[in-house]
Amino acid sequence: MAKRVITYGTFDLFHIGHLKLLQRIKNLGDELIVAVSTDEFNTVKGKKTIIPYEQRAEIVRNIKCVDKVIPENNWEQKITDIEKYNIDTFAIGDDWEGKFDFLKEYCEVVYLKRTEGISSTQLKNTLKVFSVSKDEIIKAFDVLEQLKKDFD
Ligand code: C2G
Repeated sequence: MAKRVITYGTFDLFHIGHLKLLQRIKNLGDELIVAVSTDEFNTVKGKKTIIPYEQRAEIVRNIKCVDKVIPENNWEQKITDIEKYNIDTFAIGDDWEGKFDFLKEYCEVVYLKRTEGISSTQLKNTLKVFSVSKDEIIKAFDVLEQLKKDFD
């Protein structure tokens, strides 16, 4: 009987941290189902995303180790999903350590170490640098010029 694992997430600006997590979760079983948070649910989570749900879901759907993608619409669907898809293991990054222990009644619960040094938030902040306008850069140089004069 194929061992089924499930995980949940936003997966915005898909990056190596997401990929390594999904690969490690897949190694816990035979089939991996990923519930991707919808745009509406991300609002509930207080998470601003750059990439819309359809595209985030399509990217995750095409990751080699992913067998099925379903929408994550709310916090409450996990138990129903575990029963509906005959899930053996729920797994998620350890930034959620302990938060889903209530699922232990229904399946194995595993928290996996996050990949350090990368996150969608960091990527967004890095991208912000590129959106600095020409005027802001000129203004910054003018301030630097003035500071140089003051110190000379
Ligand atoms: N992750 C990781 N390493 C990173 C960044 C993220 O292992 N550097 C993991 C997270 O721990 C999570 C998954 O990748 O397990 C998806 O991360 P997010 O898209 O940030 O998902 P999140 O907002 O935590 O949603 O119901 C659960 C929530 O939907 C989880």
